[in-house]
Amino acid sequence: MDERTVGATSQEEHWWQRAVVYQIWPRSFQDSDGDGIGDLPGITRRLPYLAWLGIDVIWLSPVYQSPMVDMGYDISDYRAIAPEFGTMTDFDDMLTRAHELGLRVVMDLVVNHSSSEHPWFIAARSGRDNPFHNHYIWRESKDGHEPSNAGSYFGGSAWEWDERCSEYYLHLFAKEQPDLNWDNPEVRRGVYDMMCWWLDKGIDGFRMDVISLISKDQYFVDGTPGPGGYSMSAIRPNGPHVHEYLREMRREALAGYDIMCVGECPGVTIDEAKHYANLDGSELDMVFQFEHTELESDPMRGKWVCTRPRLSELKHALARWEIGLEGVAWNSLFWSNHDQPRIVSRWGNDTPIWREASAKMLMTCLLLMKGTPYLYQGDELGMCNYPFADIDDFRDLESIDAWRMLREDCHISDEEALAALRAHSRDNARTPMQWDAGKAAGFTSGTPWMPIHPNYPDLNVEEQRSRADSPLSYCRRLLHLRHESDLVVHGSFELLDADNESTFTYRRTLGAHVMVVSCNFTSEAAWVVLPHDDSTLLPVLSSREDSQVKVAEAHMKSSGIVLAPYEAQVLCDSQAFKNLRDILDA
Ligand code: TEU
Repeated sequence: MDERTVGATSQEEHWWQRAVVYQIWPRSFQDSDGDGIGDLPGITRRLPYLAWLGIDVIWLSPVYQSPMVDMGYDISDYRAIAPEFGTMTDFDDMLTRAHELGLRVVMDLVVNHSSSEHPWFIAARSGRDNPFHNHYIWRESKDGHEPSNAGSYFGGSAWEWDERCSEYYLHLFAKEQPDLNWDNPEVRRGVYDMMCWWLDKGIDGFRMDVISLISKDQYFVDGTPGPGGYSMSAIRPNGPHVHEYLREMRREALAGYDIMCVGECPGVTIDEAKHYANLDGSELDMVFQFEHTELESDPMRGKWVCTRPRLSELKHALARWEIGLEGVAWNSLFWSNHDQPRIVSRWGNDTPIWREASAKMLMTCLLLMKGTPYLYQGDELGMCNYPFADIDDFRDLESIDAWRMLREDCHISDEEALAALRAHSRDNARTPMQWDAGKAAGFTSGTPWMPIHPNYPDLNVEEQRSRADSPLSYCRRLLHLRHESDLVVHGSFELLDADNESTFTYRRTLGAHVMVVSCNFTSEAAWVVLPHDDSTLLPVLSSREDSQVKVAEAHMKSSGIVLAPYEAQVLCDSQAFKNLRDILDA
């Protein structure tokens, strides 16, 4: 029996539910003109690679005109391309070529804030009477101080004094990123017009930066003080009008286009996500939540700690979302992005002996859960955190501020602060893509803007494409499986080994069909006891076909699975088995 015909879902399937997204961070993907900075013609050149890999959608991090204080997340002209990335013609060529190859392109939309060099802000700060003043959020000083103790995500106060207006303006991120006033209908109209301008060009959707922060409670009361006395809880996400504005955006800007929209939602809860990502399509299609990436968060130091959370915490965080949204809203799945350290260094093992095995195990774990998966550039190879030796090696403003905060506000030694930066700096994700073993890893003919990871001679696309057992080749097979299997796309999710600190095992079920995915997160062999009902399942895939523990042998151990170090195994019922084998062998 064909698995695809069984257990058809009652709801109509959206194309983005079966799709796999690949995030490109343009500055570090591929340079074409030798200036050491990745660009749009470079991306166009590499599109056939993404089509070969089996990607459906590209999420393009910002390429707009920007002073680059926050690497493009500070936009000074939403309808222009930054010169280091190319021209609008280069963009149009990239989009046309992507579409020819069957790839869709989703643009980053950064509208919680603009750059302080955006014409709106330049006008807004020219005086309180300027018609654009109310495009941003201003408050008078309170007894000669900031209006509240709200802290910026990049350190210090979220309020910046403006001499000419004699007022403070709000910036949840850098002071060069003033927050737009979404309560002003003119701001919303301006944003929707700009979105339609891009949609009319033919783009395929938006990834909406910190969209859970756009609506502010206008009272601005103090929150619990953190480092330096500033509070990260003073301005709450999911503000009073956020759902009203997103519904309006859906009606005024998005309706009528066959697109996909994912909202980046720091601080989102499962109940809130049921609104943001409801399958009724009234707001967005899915959200990025961060529970599983923020497990180590500390009240003072934030993410800048060196302890690794327990595996059970990771599993509970992910399972809660899988189960919580079931049938109501849609999940997105990701391990990493341009703000996160590399997943192999975080939850795998980046020593040369385990690097590839752990990369394949982590891919299996993520790609067979329920939701739309997002791969970050280089994850398909198992790229690793960079061996930063010194504070001067870091480029990202967040890391540079964290260094100051950890030493001055938290009184932590240089050594410990450096270790925390090494573990969590966003710069880990931002080293150039490793294409081949040649000069500058094939990224540029010039000097790369950021050093290339020293492991590139062994870890690169060209080498991995030539080998059937590489993470890259394995990733390609998994993507194929994901596309072809209804069980993977629509099956419900259940966590099977909640308290096991070595393995992550879950069951997917669709009608009569069952798949169990079991992943060993350690460098020791592991034994997983399966519930009695699953004891007849057949092993269909192992991420370590090289390993000593043979899949068949494991199956002989009734009601249990033996996993080699960092091995992932997939088992399924006998009917699904044939179908999945056919897919994998194709
Ligand atoms: O990130 C939002 C966000 O919440 C980050 O501050 C995140 O918590 C942090 O980077 C994790 O270390 C988005 C973008 O993805 C990020 O690159 C931007 O700097 C930020 O918004 C401001 O636009």
